[in-house]
Amino acid sequence: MSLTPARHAELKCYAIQLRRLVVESVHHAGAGHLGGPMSAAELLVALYFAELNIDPTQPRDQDRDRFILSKGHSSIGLYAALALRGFLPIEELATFDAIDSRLQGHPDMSVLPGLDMSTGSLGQGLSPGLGMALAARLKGQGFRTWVMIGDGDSQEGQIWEAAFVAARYGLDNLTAILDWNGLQQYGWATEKGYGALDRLAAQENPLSRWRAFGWNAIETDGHDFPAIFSAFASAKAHRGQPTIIVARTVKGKGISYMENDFNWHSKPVTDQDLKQAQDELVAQEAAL
Ligand SMILES: Cc1ncc(C[n+]2csc(CCOP(=O)(O)OP(=O)(O)O)c2C)c(N)n1
Repeated sequence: MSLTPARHAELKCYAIQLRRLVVESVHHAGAGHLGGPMSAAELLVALYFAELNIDPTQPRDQDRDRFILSKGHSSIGLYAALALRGFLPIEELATFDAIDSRLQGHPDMSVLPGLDMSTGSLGQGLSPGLGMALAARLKGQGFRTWVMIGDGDSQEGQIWEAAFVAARYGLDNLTAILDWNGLQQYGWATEKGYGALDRLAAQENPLSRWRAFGWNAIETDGHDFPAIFSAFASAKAHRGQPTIIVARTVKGKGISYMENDFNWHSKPVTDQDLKQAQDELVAQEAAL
């Protein structure tokens, strides 16, 4: 995909807007996940504004591409992408996490058109993606299924059961994206104290692990649009195996005090936190 400077700037702008909507929604709700949606921002924008064959007016179209957020706790990032793309009013994000809202802390496909799977219990997103990809093959449908997993998410055994089966069926219409931000919910207890930064990563050597499971594995920079699109193109061109895109990302990316700090996995946002985040995002947008 050729990316003109104007289009590149537009996508970067969407990622900044997505981050702003995430931090504002979590501030308003008084609860929610931040680090994971921030690390996934460019990947979500690349999918929802360029890659996925979707139409906000036809959210149940049988031929649409499917997307599953296996790391469902990052729901507010997905809701912000869906809102920016026109699946729901931006103002509805103010209902995030409220009782009876369509925007629950974890995605509920039974209430929100545009969601292809309900998720939240870690490790469960790749299995339905595998089912959708198999169904597409069986029915002769050309849609592609994309599943975003996290490194903590993929500590669950069910991810690897699905990985094994997808490779066995050679599902080249299935692409997983690992948001490889290197952090889970907590640090480890070590001799340096709880949460010390010398702990083991949640997922080590993901490329070789996925290759050992029979997948085509590609590494990319998950915050760089040209690199992301190049990985998407390689995934789509590959035949005979499912592909995993191992996207190197930074947890909390874009907000200085959240970056690489697992304490910002999930935390209320104070008025002061919000102000600083908004100021930083405004400065990033002005610099585009
Ligand atoms: C089965 C299950 N166990 C525990 C949790 C609680 N939990 C929510 S998010 C999370 C960490 C997820 O880490 P990762 O997949 O790396 O997410 P990211 O860093 O991208 O936010 C945990 C343990 C859960 N949602 N489901």
